[in-house]
Amino acid sequence: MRKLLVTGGAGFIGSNFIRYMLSRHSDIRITNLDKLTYAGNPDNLRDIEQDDRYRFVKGDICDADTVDPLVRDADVVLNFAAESHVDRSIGKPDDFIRTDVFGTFVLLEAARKHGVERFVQISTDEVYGSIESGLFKETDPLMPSSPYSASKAGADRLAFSYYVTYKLPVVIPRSSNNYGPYQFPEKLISLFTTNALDDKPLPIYGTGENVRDWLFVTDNCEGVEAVMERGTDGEVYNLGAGNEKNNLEITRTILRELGKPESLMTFVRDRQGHDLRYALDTTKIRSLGWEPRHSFEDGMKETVSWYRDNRRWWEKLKSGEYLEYYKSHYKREL
Ligand code: NAD
Ligand code: TDX
Repeated sequence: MRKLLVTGGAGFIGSNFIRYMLSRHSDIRITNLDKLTYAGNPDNLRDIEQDDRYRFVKGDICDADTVDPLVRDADVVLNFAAESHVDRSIGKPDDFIRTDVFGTFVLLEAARKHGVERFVQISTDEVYGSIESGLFKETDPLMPSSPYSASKAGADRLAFSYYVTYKLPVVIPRSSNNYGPYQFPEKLISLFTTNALDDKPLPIYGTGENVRDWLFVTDNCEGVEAVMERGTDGEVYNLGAGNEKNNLEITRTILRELGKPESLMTFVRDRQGHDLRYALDTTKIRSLGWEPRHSFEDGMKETVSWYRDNRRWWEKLKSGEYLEYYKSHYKREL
């Protein structure tokens, strides 16, 4: 029986990963360590919280006393926990440095002390910075340009250093932008879909020509599993679907799916230091036998329908603290 410690499992990708792994493996135990920040939501895992193979621990990855016994008991650590929203990192980077860098260090130290079969450090395509043309390979230099991506780059290379220095069996997936069910309604697709459902403006930064490569979240989960099972120690794996779309195309797709008017498109002040384009060469992960299952069209249909059918999930989130953030973030712009 395999024992997994998943950190940040109450967030968007972590919760999808836990559900995905439990649906595919019977001989498995998963402990989810999550601090339940604004982005951590127990509702994301309501359907599996009674499953005997699953256990939830509320706690902070920066707290060595909490982390130590959980890592001691685990065969594999997957570190999804992070502050993950670029705009919030521009406003207040403090928690990004603390969780994304120091928290990763605490986990790595515990893994070094107790030994693990695998340490999967969830990284991101943003560590490369922006690329005008062509594709980033795993060996390209890192040029992160926001406090978020710089903190993720720090964690990514710190994990690598534990492989080089201590022979900790680290693997590092770097995925492109994920979309799908259970994404906190602050990121482009989840925010715009839920705003459109309420006939609210969709705030497009700058010209809307910035490009991202969109990967359906369960395809990413499958990729993370492939890296965990078949990746080589110390190696990085880019995970992308090759669905390069600019923000205008994404916005129009959402409006079309929902039958809402383009008059909801509202151009606002650009994000500071806004990366123009992310794009990945995925030859290496494809050599492990992985490829995305969802086309962009199917993934978007599934995503937009999910938010339409799960209004109660996101309406709860778009209140209280969220409204304070939203009002202060967009107040000069909308
Ligand atoms: P998310 O913000 O939805 O979830 C993050 C989770 O981490 C939340 O449940 C939160 O409560 C938890 N957390 C935060 N600080 C913590 C701490 N100190 N201790 C314990 N738990 C803590 O993020 P996400 O979009 O699911 O991203 C998950 C991971 O994937 C992150 O490492 C992110 O950098 C990476 N990633 C995300 C994307 C994307 O498009 N969303 C793309 C590439 C990589
Ligand atoms: O209101 C908005 N208006 C807008 O135009 C928001 C929230 C975003 N945007 C633009 C900015 C980007 O060009 O949409 C694009 C995508 O923005 P986000 O959803 O904030 O994602 P991004 O900044 O690309 O980062 C995401 O992908 C990599 C995740 O949030 C990161 O956690 C991940 O590492």
